[in-house]
Amino acid sequence: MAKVSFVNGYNLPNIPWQEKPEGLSGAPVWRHSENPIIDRNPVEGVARIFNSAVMPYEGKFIGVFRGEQTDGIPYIYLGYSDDAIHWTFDKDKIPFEDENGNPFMPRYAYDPRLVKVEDTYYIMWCTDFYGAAIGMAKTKDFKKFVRIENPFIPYNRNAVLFPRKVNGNFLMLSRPSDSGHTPFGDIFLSESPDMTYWGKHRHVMSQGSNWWESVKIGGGAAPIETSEGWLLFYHGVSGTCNGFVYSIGGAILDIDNPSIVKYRCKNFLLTPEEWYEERGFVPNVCFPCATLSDAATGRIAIYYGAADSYVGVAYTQLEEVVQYIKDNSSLSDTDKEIGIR
Ligand code: BMA
Repeated sequence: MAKVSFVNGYNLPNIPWQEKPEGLSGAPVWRHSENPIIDRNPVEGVARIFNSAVMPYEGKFIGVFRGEQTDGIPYIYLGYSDDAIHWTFDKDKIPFEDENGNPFMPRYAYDPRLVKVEDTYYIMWCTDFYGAAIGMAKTKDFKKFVRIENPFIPYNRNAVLFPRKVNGNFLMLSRPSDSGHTPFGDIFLSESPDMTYWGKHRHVMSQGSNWWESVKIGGGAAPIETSEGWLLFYHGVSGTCNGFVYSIGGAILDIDNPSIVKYRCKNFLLTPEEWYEERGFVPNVCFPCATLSDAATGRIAIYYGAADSYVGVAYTQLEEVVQYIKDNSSLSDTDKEIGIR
């Protein structure tokens, strides 16, 4: 096999890392031995932090964290770390403002993703827009956070921006939903020339025929550009007699036309197995929201929410995970389509 490499990748010599455990079976994805990395009650007024996204910043790390307040309402908090494992958090929520500098706080905000495109960091989250929908804001310095137009009408969740424009447009994955717990859901792709007007909507992937992702799927971490295509870690949900189970899946999308799925792993990459994934506010949830990667070594650290209570880190290696996804790929007809009808 030709060597798989990151495209437009960056070197991150201080990426958190642990070697693959001997005898690991199944997918080449393994957990950080000190998981969960964030305990309960991490900051005054916040009971749990989970489903959060991190980024390298000025030689250290920064992140946007879903903090469930002690009144049960989720908001987004900024966090800081020297090593991407030990985090401290601002006590106050991220102070979103409108274009004129006036406070413009969402009624609630959860499952944030953080993606840098060119010189700007974008945060997207699930917001109340007369029902569950996508909220967005931008920052250049992690001090001033300006809201931008909600990209889609309700109901929608799990928006994930691509880290660069493709064919001149911003690209974003999202998962149309209902305003409740959504017993369905496919991933779609939308384009925008200006981050205000979104269109050219395309279907990317439907919930899978494999049982671990048979109820719904949703974008997870920002797609990673590789020589094989966009590597996407997403979540897939299984419906059991005892509720939903969230696992992490992997797919590779076409570079120039990411509504086409080139490979889609029929097996989950990570499924709830450890106590912090199986036990918590919502049991049996592994919910990926971000990755860090190091171009020099191919190392990838996946950040995922666990049981709606904790943050976990899992590791993989670019070449190994791409090979596993390819070796176990199974595509449906709708995966292979451009996705317009
Ligand atoms: C989804 C979202 C996620 C959550 C998951 C499991 O609908 O609300 O934030 O992790 O359910 O509860």
